[in-house]
Amino acid sequence: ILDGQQVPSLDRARAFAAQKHALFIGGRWVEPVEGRSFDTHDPATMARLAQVAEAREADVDAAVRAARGAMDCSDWRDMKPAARARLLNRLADALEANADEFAALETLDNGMPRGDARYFHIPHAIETLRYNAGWATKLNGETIALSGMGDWHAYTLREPVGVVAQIVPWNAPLAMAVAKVAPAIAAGCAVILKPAEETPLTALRLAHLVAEVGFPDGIFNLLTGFGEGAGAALTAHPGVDKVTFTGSTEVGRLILRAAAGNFKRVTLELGGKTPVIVLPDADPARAIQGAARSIFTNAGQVCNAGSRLFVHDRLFDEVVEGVAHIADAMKLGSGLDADTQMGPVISAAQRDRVRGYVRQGIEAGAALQAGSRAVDDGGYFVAPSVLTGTSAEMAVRREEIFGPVLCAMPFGDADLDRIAAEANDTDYGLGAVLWTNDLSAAHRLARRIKAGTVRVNGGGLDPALPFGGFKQSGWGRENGREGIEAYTETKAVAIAI
Ligand code: TXE
Repeated sequence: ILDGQQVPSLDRARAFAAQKHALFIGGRWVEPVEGRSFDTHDPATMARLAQVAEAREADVDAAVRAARGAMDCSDWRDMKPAARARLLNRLADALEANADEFAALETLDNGMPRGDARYFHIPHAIETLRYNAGWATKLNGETIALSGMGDWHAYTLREPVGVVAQIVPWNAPLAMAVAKVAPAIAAGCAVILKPAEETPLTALRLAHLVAEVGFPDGIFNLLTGFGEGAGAALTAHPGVDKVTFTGSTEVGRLILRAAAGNFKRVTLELGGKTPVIVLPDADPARAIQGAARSIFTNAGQVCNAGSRLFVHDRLFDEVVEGVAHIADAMKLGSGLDADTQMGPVISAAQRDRVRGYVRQGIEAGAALQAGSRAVDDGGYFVAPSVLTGTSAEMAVRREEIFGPVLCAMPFGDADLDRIAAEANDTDYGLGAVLWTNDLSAAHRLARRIKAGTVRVNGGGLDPALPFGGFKQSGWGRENGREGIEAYTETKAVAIAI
């Protein structure tokens, strides 16, 4: 991205950000009914970045009507699955052709290093579109052998669930939006996407591509706005059939209550407190790199960030020193600088919240092994931090911090059940990471850990791999077969012969 490409794509991104942004409803860009707008900010500089339209109840209503109309229109209802697949593939191609600009927009909006955006977030979104395009033609029902009396021919159909409200957060704005939009479209639904108020730009740019590649009007709608306004109105609207949400556990609860009115289908991807377990036989060098990557990527603003590190006594000092060294050596700065390894967190509120947890931990008796350095206060920066000497009751150990803060704990020659019990001592159950070359231990722990994803010696996110949480980390799964089936209703048809 430095080879002469950086300036034009960054310029294009800045020019796009500076445009006047409206709402995308029914295939048209429209002004919000109440005429309101709000500003977004570059988290690396706090400078004003964009002015976007603020959707409220009346706009939500218009978007729901547009989506419902499009769902009921024969253009969409009768469209062959292969044609839906082509739409998604065209969108993937358009995104790929504009990948540099999307990466620059993501960095401006969210603060992440530009390389992370360009070589992980944007390619992941492209792959997710193509993966789900493949499913559009493979959503089959089954014929059913019946056990009761009578002679029937019985089969199931998989039908689109209907109008889906999709509410996404700010930590991986485009990747999360596409993880929701792609399977919904592949299944034949109509969507209303609400990006986070902090990071609307890549979703807005995506809406332009949606229009260019020829989605039927009303199948994809975009409402920028706040949670209490646009988000809450979407989750309560009787014309919405399903809500998919990624965000905080508290808001997940609000959504469940709001959805109860008309029993909307709900998929929730909420918080996490992922354990990283380093067994005594692990390669310490790889475990150190992996543990650091797991908590410091995206400044720790990752739902399955490895925020609790359990290390066998024999390796504890070496691993903690190694991770602390990486933390203290990390180059913090604007995601636009080529040598930046960690960008800012998203907002002043998030910065204060993260720093507050570290302070609270130290006051409660924890020791800071890394993270005491001063950081630039011209942006929302937080020093990557490593704490030891925490206890299981402390807030730093129990609550999702959503920042670059790691708690490291030693364990002795305990049996695997005890290690699993410590790892499971959390309200969350999104992910777990193991570092070991002991195959039996890896399989045993993978079975005992209560989490939606267990990674051994690395491994990442893939559009084919179901992703979601046990316990208070959520409801349902995204990605994979389960991810797309969650956008369908099963209908049984029985015909007497
Ligand atoms: O999340 P919110 P916030 C966690 C993380 C973070 C904390 C707070 O711990 O520190 O949440 O972040 C929309 N009805 N995660 O306040 O509020 C909102 O507009 C409907 C973990 O930013 O949950 C945005 O689009 N929608 C997480 C989205 O919800 C509502 C990612 C997320 O915002 C709403 C983000 C309402 N009443 C934060 N209120 C993860 N699992 O990855 C807000 N929203």
